[in-house]
Amino acid sequence: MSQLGHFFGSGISRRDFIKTCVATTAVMGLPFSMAAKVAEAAQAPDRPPVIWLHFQECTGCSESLLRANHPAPATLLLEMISLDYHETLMAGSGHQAEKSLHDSMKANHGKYILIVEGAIPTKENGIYCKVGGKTALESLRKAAEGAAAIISVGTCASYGGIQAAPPNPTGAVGVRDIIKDKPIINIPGCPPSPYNLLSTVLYFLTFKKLPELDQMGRPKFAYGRRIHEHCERRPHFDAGRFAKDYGHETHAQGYCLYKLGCKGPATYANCSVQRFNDAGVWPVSVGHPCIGCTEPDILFRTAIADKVQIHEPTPFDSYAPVDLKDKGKGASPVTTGVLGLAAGAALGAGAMLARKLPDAEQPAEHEQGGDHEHKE
Ligand code: FSX
Ligand code: SF4
Ligand code: F3S
Repeated sequence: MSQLGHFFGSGISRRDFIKTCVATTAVMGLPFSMAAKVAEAAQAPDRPPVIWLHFQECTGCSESLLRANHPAPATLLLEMISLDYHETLMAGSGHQAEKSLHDSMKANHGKYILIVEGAIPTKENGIYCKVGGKTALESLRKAAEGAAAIISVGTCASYGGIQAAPPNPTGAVGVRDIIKDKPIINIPGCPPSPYNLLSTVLYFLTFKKLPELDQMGRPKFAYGRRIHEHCERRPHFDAGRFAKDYGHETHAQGYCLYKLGCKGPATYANCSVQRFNDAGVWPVSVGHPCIGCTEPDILFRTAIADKVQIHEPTPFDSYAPVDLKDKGKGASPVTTGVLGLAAGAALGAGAMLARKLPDAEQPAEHEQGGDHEHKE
């Protein structure tokens, strides 16, 4: 970390730079000692050219990166790459913008990283999304030809997202449904965590290869586990204590949101660990059930209030058992925590607690058991 490169003319302090490198190293699941290597890669003078295309979407993916209350992830990312084309960030427009896109594709043929945000409509030859007189389908195919790799940012670009929700009137699909001959990394989320994009780019710069992906094309380091496994409300789940309604005292006391429709038991993401906006929050921590925004089969396919099946209960790993206030109603907090772990491994915490804690509220019988389709 001796040379701090070009960052410190860009408003990012040395402290922020190091803090962000350490955070991304942690997201990648690498030991703390690797942070120096990551920081070195981040400062390398060769900045990979990046072309960033927008199709059917809300631009929330770019916004969540740029409007984070802490500037480091966006600043670091934009300083690490040479962003040659980004419709919502560049100053140029019209023919000037088109020219910079074509110049960059020509000059960097075979070398640039293509980042795609938004879904691609395919019905009627893709006429439902046009930029610069060309359909998204045409622009994607053209830009993909010279790309070294493609990063699909957000659930829209990864799998179609909200545009592809039934009845999918425009035939919207994700990048991987169209481009078959390039490495594609999906960073789903609606929007995704900016750190997951930053970590993926930094992984590539540090190790000169793509991270290991699951079968949904997502980096395993960020999407390898269900959020239910490291959720601070999990001890309540294991104790059979569920929020009854929004604003109800059980909600305010931090009880599990499963019965309000939390999709955490079926959602692969690192939100509960990485969290958002440097404020240490994520949907479940502020009282909203996870809507499964990284999961193509759940997001906009399952109503927010509907419960997901829990097919393969797993023990939680992060939090100590909660201090239950009305201890007289069930087993002690320590007992319920331990029971939850044991049951999670064998039968499912809910099923075990249904026998042990007759007073506790449990998910209905049909919400337990079965085999969850593990997506790795
Ligand atoms: Fe989609 Fe991104 Fe959701 Fe929006 O652009 S993943 S609608 S947050 O912003 O593509
Ligand atoms: Fe957390 Fe949701 Fe799992 Fe409850 S169901 S423990 S709120 S992830
Ligand atoms: Fe999305 Fe659920 Fe995380 S809604 S942001 S995957 S908590």
